[in-house]
Amino acid sequence: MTRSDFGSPPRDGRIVILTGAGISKESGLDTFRDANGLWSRVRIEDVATPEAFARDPARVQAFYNARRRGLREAAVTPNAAHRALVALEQRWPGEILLVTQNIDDLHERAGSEKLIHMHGELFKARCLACAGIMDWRDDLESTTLCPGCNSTGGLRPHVVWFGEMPLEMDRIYQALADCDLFVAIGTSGTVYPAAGFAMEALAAGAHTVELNLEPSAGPSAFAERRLGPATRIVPDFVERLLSDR
Ligand code: BJW
Repeated sequence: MTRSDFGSPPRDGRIVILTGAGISKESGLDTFRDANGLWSRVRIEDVATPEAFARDPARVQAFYNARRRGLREAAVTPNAAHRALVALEQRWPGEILLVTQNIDDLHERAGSEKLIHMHGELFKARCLACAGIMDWRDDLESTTLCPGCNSTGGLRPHVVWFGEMPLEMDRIYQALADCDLFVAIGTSGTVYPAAGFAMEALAAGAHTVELNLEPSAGPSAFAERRLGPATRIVPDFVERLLSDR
């Protein structure tokens, strides 16, 4: 495939996939900006900034403790869209990188391995005192002891809040510069830098595809768009990619 093959999927090209909260919606996890989404119930500036954590750590911990408990519920499991991306990773002969904005672990539970969590992981904690990052599945409190340095009060969710730098950006931008196909799934395109990835890929010569329930915000950098629930449109798209090989 040549990188100028717009409109037709690559047969062995390099693929970058970006996922957002929409891919986990049908697994029972709320999105942020849809009606009844998380940001309709809490204010971003109260729970998702470093200033909020400095001002009222208990409130921020309570927000993430509730979401961590929700993610541990037995009913919350990977869906057909997560599984389709695993099939693509396993059967696609070219390179694939899955970049998720989601802090849930549904991609890895489904079996994805080539995965970057650019906004962090709900089942990890980070210590502000010793900078250690550790697996964490229980509630965090201001009295929780860091197993690494024995200090209290320094453990915070290992997530990226507004004003903080998302993770592994050099690797992501390199993959975008090199990719032949960029696919965004279930993201509203309102939060940067992820919202700019389609434009980066388009400028680098990639074919760009959006798979979403509704078109994302702002001027579109997508050459192709398929609308519908992720559990239907992602398996369909993956099947087409693999059968066109
Ligand atoms: C379905 C579906 C179904 C539903 N099937 N689909 C002014 C201009 C430009 C930028 C800025 C600005 N002022 C400040 C900034 C920067 C700021 C930013 O972007 N602000 C904007 C709001 C304006 N960004 C930052 O601060 C970031 N850091 C940064 O920029 O550092 C500097 C830097 C510079 C240069 C290079 C690199 C870095 C950090 C952003 C951190 C975001 N953190 C959060 C919380 C993380 C932890 C947590 O989960 O609590 O990340 S906010 C929240 O939004 C979360 C998400 O990952 C992120 C994106 O949300 P997502 O996934 O798109 O969800 P929704 O709800 O918005 O959309 C859901 C979609 O699913 C919809 O489209 C539905 O249609 C669809 N859907 N059901 C398929 N069944």
